[in-house]
Amino acid sequence: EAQKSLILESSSRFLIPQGVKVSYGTAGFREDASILSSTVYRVGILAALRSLKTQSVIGVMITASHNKVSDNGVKIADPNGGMLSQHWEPFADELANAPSSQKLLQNSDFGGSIQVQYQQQQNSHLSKPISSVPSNRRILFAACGINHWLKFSSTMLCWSRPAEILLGRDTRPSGEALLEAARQGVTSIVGAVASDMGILTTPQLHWMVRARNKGIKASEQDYFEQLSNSFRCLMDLIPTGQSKFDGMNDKLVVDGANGVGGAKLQILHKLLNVLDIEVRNSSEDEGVLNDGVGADYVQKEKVAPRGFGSKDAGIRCASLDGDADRLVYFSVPPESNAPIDLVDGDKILSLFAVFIREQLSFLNEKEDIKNIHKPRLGIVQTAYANGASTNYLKHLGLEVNFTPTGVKYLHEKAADFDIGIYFEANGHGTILFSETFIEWLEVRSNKLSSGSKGSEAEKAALRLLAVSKLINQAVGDALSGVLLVEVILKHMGWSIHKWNELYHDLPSRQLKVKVADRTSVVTANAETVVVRPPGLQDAINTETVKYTQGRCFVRPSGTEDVVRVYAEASTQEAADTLANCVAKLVD
Ligand code: 16G
Ligand code: ZN
Repeated sequence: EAQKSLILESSSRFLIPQGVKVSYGTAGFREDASILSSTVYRVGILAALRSLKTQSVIGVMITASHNKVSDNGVKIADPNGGMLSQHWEPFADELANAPSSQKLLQNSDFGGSIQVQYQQQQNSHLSKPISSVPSNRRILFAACGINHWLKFSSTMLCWSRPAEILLGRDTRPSGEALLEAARQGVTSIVGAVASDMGILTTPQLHWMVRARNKGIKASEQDYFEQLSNSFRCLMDLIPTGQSKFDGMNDKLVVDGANGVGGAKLQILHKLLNVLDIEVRNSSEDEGVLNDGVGADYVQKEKVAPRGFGSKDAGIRCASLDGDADRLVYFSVPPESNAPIDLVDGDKILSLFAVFIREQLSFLNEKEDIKNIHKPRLGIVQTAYANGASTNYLKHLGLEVNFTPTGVKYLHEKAADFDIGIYFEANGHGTILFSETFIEWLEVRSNKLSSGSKGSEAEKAALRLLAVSKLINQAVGDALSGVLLVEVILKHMGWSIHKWNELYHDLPSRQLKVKVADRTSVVTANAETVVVRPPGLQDAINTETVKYTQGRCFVRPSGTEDVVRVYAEASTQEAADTLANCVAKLVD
């Protein structure tokens, strides 16, 4: 009864606007902020249920990343800090779209259908349900006018701890009210606790959820300390003679997209006190969020963000997106109007791969590792990775895997390895370390700190351990990404130019085609082959073979109502022509 009236009361404040249908896509729900409050409220409910089901802390992040400032969005972070489990996405859709009429509320018969009743346990502040529900019984949300049943097994209701949700938001003006909607959704489940973690980057919130569930310290300060400590550790392990940067300019200038990342980077910067970093576009005072600024803009348009120009020629520059989970580097040419040199996610991946591979080779020189454990390094890319990057990585002798677009797929694949490095060309990516490999490294580095001399192998183990703490294990994180790039460049003694010369990108072109129904295009093999409509792939093949180093694929977007076309070839003109021809085939 308490549950019933709680949901009843709070849901009436968040009625679904007429004619709005939302869908939990690759990046959660994302819409114009003005229509989102009922969606965010319901995501709060779902997050609380997810927390009960998993008996873990769950995160809710309110952000629309690189989208325009009037948009907003919401996504759920699972217990391990990753994306919401895919098999719960349909629940999110159903719950968010279930009608909410007051009439329905009154007519609903929810007698006994929500069997969430609590009793105070002896000697415990925790509540426990009195009755257990038959297996696979559906919990009726009629109580909140949400005409919906969610499937839960009886085990879900046999929890011993109440739901606990961490809420975070980016700097969007609509964020505060939406966070309140999420909070009300969470607390409409009896016993559920919502903690407002304030304005955060998306990766910070994911990091906190992961840390909480691992039982380690999880405040924002802890995040900053972990990043800065592991960064310092890597700096201390730079081979002597290399620590001075070879280029004239050791300065890094970062475009913060007028979002949350700039201010957070300033905090890290102060804590570090060793890097020369200037942050531009770091708040609303300097301009509009994502408007002519940010990693998405720089990577897609291949131009310098607002506030950068030929005065910055030769300087190492980087750009974050609006919620700081993407990172690209670039340098500005001396002549205005010349294109920038873009150092995208593929090249960040390559830099990381070179460094990790070097450390593993130091380790592998030792006999004992050969006998005990040969760590497996795996690379994960999507079809958008420039073909030149894939060739480069394969030439290094690395195993390269492909998944469909979307962080959840890349992350899942990367977790198969002792060290899995994944990046999308757009700048989202990270490095995952397996638990067993980390334990092995810890044993090794303890030996070192307890007095042994510090062979190359032992230093390599310490470096890898520091990387595993610096780089976000939950999701791609532009802040930890910047720090890792900076320290690796120093380790190698490389300028951005030297880095950019690892390989030369093949010219490419991306187009989007508006179609009546994007779901009519179905792909396979990590989106590289069209299986429906029949005949389309053959037609694409016939076009593609006409071009030297030609490669082309089409896929339905997960975030926009379009089909995307990607083409690559030996010249820009050829890539453009190929993309245009294939776009016509799709139309
Ligand atoms: C989302 C994805 C991103 C992907 C992009 C593709 C997450 C957290 N984000 O932003 O990884 O690159 O969608 O968009 O998974 P598209 O499907 O419209 O091309
Ligand atoms: Zn983002």
